[in-house]
Amino acid sequence: MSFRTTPSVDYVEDVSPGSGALPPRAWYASSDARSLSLNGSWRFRLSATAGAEDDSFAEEGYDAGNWAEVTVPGHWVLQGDGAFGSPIYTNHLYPFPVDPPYVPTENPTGDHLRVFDLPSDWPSDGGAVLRFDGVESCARVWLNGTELGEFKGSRLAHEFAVGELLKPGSNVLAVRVHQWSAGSYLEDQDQWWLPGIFRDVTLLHRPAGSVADFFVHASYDHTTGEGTLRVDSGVDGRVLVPALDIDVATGEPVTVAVEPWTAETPKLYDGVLATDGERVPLRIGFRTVVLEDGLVKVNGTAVLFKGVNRHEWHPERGRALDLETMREDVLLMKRHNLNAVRTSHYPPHPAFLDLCDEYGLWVIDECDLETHGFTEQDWRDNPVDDDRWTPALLDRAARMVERDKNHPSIVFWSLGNEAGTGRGLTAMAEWIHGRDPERLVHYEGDWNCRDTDVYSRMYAFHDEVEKIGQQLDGGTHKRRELPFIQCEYAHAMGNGPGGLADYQELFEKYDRLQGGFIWEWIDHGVKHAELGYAYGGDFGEELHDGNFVCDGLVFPDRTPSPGLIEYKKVIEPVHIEGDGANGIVRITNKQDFADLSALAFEWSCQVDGETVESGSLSVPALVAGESAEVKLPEPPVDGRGGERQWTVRALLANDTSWAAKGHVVAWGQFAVGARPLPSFPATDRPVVEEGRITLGPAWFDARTGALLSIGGVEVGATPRLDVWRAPTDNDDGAEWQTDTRYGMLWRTLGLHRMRHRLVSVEAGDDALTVRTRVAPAAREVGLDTVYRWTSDGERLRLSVSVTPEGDWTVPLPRLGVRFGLPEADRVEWFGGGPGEAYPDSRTASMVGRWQSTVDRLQTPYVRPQENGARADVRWVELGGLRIEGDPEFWFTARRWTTEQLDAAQHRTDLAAGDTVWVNLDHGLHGVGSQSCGPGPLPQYFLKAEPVEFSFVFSTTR
Ligand code: IPT
Repeated sequence: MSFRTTPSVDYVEDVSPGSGALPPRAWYASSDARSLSLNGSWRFRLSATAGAEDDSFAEEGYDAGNWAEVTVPGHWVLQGDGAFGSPIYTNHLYPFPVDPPYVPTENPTGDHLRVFDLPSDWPSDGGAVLRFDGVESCARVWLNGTELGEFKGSRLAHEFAVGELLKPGSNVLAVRVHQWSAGSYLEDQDQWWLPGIFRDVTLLHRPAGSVADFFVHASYDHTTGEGTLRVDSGVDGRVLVPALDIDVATGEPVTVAVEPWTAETPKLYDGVLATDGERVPLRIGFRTVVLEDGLVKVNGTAVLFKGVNRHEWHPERGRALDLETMREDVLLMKRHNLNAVRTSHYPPHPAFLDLCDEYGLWVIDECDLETHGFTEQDWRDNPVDDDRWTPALLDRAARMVERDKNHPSIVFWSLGNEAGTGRGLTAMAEWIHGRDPERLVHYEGDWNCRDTDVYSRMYAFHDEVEKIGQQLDGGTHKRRELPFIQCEYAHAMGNGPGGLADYQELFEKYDRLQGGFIWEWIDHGVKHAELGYAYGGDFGEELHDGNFVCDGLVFPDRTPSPGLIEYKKVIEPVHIEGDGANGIVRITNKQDFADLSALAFEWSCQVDGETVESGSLSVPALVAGESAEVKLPEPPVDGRGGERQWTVRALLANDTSWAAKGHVVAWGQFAVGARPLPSFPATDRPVVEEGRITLGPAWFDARTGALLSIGGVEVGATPRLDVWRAPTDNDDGAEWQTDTRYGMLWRTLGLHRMRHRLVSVEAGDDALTVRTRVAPAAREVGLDTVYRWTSDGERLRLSVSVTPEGDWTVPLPRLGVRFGLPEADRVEWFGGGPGEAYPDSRTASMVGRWQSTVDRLQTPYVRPQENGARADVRWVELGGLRIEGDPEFWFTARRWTTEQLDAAQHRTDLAAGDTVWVNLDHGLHGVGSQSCGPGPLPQYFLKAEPVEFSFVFSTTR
């Protein structure tokens, strides 16, 4: 065999999908045909350009002894401690000149070499196939010195026939991977650019007469309760489903009574496809997906999607996920009441789809296609509207559909994401509709819905969504007939998203609105020794989009963020509302299919947040959509006149595959009566002596009116008005937003540098009154602020009254007081918890008695920002103080100041000081999701208007 010394690299910039690979087919694991995983340690050599090295490394006998090593599956830029380059993060900008189909000469190229022994008992009959499940972005492959071909389509499987080339004993597999290729123009998803062989490499024996490809058609007729199964196969065989007594030939339909598959009831029947050559296990789910009456219906019922966009991500391994990580995603989704996933923006590892079938999640399987960067040139030269690229687009569509067609969980095929419009997309849709008329086609980029079966949008604001629900949105004739989903909404970047409950209300109100998919599942933070988690720019990229890549419902380590807890509550499958005064609870089954028999209900009654009585509640097994009213027992009498409330919970009655018996699925709380407010007779009078004022248990500085201590607890900085919060990603908003971005305006106005002017300190008969004016430099707006201190001898009450002056055109970030405590760790409170809440993200905040520590009150957003507020706090105890609110307040405590939090770029920038900073807020501005969607709705604005609020301080020591 001879090799050219300067190999041609033309294929890298060729728009074609590649050459030499086998046609796409279903992905499956045979029960008896042999396979050999080629995952593991491979020899690795990195070059700066595509053609830097000749291809002699592919030859047998080549000595790669001095090469480095990488783990396959993996991305080389995440291995070798920086020796193999770094990840690059851009949202939609191509990190190379837009010059299609050309890519830079600087094109990191990784030569991978693996010498493997063919097992001695590897069968000698039949053929063999070498399968690559994912390589970014272009690979050229040789086995034992013979070139097999080259391919693009990073997140799609490619197979090569290798039977003739395999040898007993040692075999040499060589793979050259280029980071950039013509294919990169089709893979402009908002994520890290991560080259490498990042999914499995497997050698599959293909016995004579083995299944080449097969297509399971398993429909369900909800009018008869029967399913019809037909398995089409390239090679004739028999289809066996023992539980259904099915034993038919391939291609032959059979109709029997079955339990249908739904995401709520994921019934799978185990079967076998047996040909002369092998037995293939089948997991069959019977369901029928149709577009009917302008709705997406499964088994005759319209579905409400409570979904999320999932990228594949692991903070150390990037997009090379193991099965346990995939399972963790699915379990977390199920435990948080999600019922749907959009595989943004490429087909996932096939094992993830097996898990969706098994545990029950509706899936939008999305093609590996995005050309978003062309938006910079008004979509000129967009590959999806250029016939030269159409073969590549069709290849990608076919590789997705053929690989994944046997998964009952998939209800939509999605053409891709953010690729504009064009003939190539139409060609893909036509091909998919022809190949699989039993599923629907999704694509968001064409609002006229020329090629799609659903009207899909991203980040539409609430008011527009409502119009769409009311069918007042106009649009093409075709679009008016279609149901609506938000394939992306509620951008979960940093603190937020706010406004989820308001969206859900709309989705539930209008039939046409069939739900949505939160953007997105996980923060793509890269684990980093100095920074905690790195994001865009942390690897010195010349173009990047910062922490826009950290916008998930779970943190990079998959700890649920408050956004996920909120979403779980907002989409709970059972609605529990009550009339506390009359002791009646109304339970509604909000599922689409299942009755309530899987759930047990419990009631409990709390007095001042402490559970005093509880019991089980018998609730009929309501069918989907049904409601019932159930009487609660008599509430316990509380002699002390405390605050009484009911809590009713729906729990799993038995262990399930995704959570244990007792797992809380839904809950509701309602008051028996109103909260009794703290009473406070002002009996003590302030006494002025030697520069100090004494009032009950407290000392003040007579000159400034500053509080110095209460009952021996030193107060580091007197409680004084505070309006600033470290802007969240949603406060800052995205630069392309057309509505007002208050985070920016707040800073321009100077709300982060308010000055406090002391007007007077008056020690009166029953109160110490401190008058101030709080305002930013250079502005005439201000907040007239009066602190009025009184005491009943033991306790101290602070009433703050605030009167805005001037023309306040912006809402305030927060309004309350801030002070410092020298020592505080343990925190106990009666109010909303256990986690953080903000005005438009407080659905999951449960009123009760909670305990935590100052450290655990913090929510570790990857880019530090305002976080950790607890809602509806009646009282809190920390650092030797007890603080009661009139009315309830928002409580926050942290070991750094708001200013330090604001300045921090990574978690590791935050260092605990010796003061615990406490904020007691009367109001907070909503959070919204303006980092890519609407800001807070008007009802969640914290308007600058006259207010008064009080706190009662006492000591606990
Ligand atoms: C939208 C993208 O589809 C998604 O991939 C992600 O980038 C998201 O935004 C923001 O995080 S596109 C945007 C222009 C609405």
